Amino acid sequence: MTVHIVPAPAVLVEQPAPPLLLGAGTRLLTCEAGLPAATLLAEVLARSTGRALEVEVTDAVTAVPGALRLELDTDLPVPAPGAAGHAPGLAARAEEAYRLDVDSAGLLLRARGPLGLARGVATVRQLVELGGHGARIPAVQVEDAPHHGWRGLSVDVARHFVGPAVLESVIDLMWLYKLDVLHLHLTDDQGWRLDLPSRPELVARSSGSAVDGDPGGAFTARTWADLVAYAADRGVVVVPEIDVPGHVNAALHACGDLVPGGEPTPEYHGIEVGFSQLTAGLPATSAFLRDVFTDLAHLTPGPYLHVGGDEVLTMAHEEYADLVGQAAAAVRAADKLVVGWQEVATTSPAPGTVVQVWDLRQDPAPLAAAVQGGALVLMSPATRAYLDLKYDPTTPLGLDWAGHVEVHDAYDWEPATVLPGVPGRAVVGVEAAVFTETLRTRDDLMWMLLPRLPALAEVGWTSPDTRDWDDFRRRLAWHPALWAADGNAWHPSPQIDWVG
Ligand code: TNX
Repeated sequence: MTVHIVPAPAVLVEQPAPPLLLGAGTRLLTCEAGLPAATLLAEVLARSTGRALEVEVTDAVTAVPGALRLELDTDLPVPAPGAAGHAPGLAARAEEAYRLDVDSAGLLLRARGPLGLARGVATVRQLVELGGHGARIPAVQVEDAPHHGWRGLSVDVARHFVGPAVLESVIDLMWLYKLDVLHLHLTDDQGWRLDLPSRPELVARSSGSAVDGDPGGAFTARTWADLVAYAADRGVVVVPEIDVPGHVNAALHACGDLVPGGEPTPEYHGIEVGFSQLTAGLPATSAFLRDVFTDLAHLTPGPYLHVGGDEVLTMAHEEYADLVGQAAAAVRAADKLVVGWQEVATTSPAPGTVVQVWDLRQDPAPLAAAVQGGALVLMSPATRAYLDLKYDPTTPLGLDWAGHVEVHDAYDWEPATVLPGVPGRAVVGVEAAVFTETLRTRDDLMWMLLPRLPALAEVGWTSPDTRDWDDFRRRLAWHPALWAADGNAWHPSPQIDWVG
């Protein structure tokens, strides 16, 4: 039997012993707090074995021959220290740690809390093997905990809208690879994708379209809450972004009072960036910023809101800093923490602001100064982490403004050591991003995520002391079976010797 877990666990021991066989009588036992993770496990097994397992909730989870047991252990040891940086508001490393012991006598998964159990079940999902005689799980011991705390994926639903069903598939994939933050880019020039109670005109007037005049769409408060809950069940926190003060044509199209002269702008279906902007001197602008971020905070259980702040090419710096400052103040007044794209580093951001680096060509000095002032850094350099960039010149989808990103590019770097002048303790983690100028369908999206998302997931989860490209290639080669089981399209990169 071969074990090929991605991301690689901190400690993995493969026992030369018979596997655990899953049969009609296999029982699944857990305590009350383990119910969400056990339910995930039951779903996973039902999908891969065709057999539904009933979760038995009991106060005393005792050993039963051949059973699967999920237990809480508040003293569970946590393997070796992780990265120095930590994002306040996200789970501590120990909460994501788990230990898994499997042999022919049973499976025992332990964690300090529900989140660690959810991570461990993702490992079990990758271990289940289907053979002629039913499902089995190899005899292993795993001790595991993440290296970086923020392991994100940003999805642009503004350029093209994908609805809850597609995003649930994306969340399933994030869960499988132990990612913990789904950042949704909800607004841009081409569309506004979340209904806000104080500004119904935004969705009413600016959600119907997309790039190339393709159909649009938007979340209602209800479909949004359901998505956020679906993510939470899988250990994924949603960080919503309303991009200001640039990338705002959808707002200017819906609200004429945000435009000098008062005339709403036309819909925009192209893919240029940097041309639209809010105007600090207009009376409506401050109320708009306060209202949209206050509403967004009410709709968001997670600790972070993203204010955008990228690529405003038409504005003097003073006005830019003023508007970013107003957005950040509205976020803080609503008791949330602020994330902004790299450019917000030029605005003397408040301590604790998370600055998301995307373009390594920009002057590093403002970033170093912001970090000196207490800002934190999230690493999404386009040359490594932008999964809307083409794999190579033959890739039919995607952009190439920062070159091409093959699997090896996505894998072979360490977020904490990329930036000169930024100490590792300021780096909270890594986030992949997929912008959707050229991506319309679920298949388009999955084809760009797979196989690069698992590479970035390992950059986030696995210690750089353990990571190894050749070893990763060998493990990843087995994963198309998992993707196929979920109906996901994927790109057969020539850098991997795919199995089968
Ligand atoms: C840069 S990332 C952008 C986006 C584009 C993306 C395409 C960022 C902060 N701005 O507006 O969609 O490149 O790769």
